[in-house]
Amino acid sequence: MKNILIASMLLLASAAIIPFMGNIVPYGNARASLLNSDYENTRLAVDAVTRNFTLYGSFSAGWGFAPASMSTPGPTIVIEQGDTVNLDLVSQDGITHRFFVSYTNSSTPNAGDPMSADFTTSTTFQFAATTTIGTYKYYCYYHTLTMWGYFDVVQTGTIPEFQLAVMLSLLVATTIAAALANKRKYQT
Ligand SMILES: [Cu+2]
Repeated sequence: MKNILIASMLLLASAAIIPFMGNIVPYGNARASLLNSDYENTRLAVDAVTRNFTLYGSFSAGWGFAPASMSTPGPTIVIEQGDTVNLDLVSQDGITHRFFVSYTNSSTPNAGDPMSADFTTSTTFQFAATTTIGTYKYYCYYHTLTMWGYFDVVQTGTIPEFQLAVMLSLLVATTIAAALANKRKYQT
């Protein structure tokens, strides 16, 4: 009975910790204003995170998250509204490329479209993504036919940031509970 009590307390404790785990941005004020009418705005401001992607590019093969998986269209980049996108761009064929996102889904960049510098080996490019939900396209400025892919901006809170943390803490709690139950079984 005592062990079951301890196990339940552990489960409760881990459940209480979960909301505080993994959050990169300070969370205090946002929690206090959870009931505010501008809840969504608060979430947007607080939950914008930096997402890192490495994109390999080749004129003939397209874009890929790995050199072996370059394709046309390339991999879909999924981010949440207003996230900071941090790109490592690698030219896999030694040809000069230039990455841009078209918010008008046009193969030529417009004012306000994020665009990297030219890169023939590699470069990094960081930008704050639009807060307008939508499916856009990214391109190589020089090779728009082969080097493009989708750039999905989804609602804040859609991407399960803390799934791993949740699963790990549940796993730990379950393991402890099972161990306690097992120990109890062999006590006479
Ligand atoms: Cu290119």
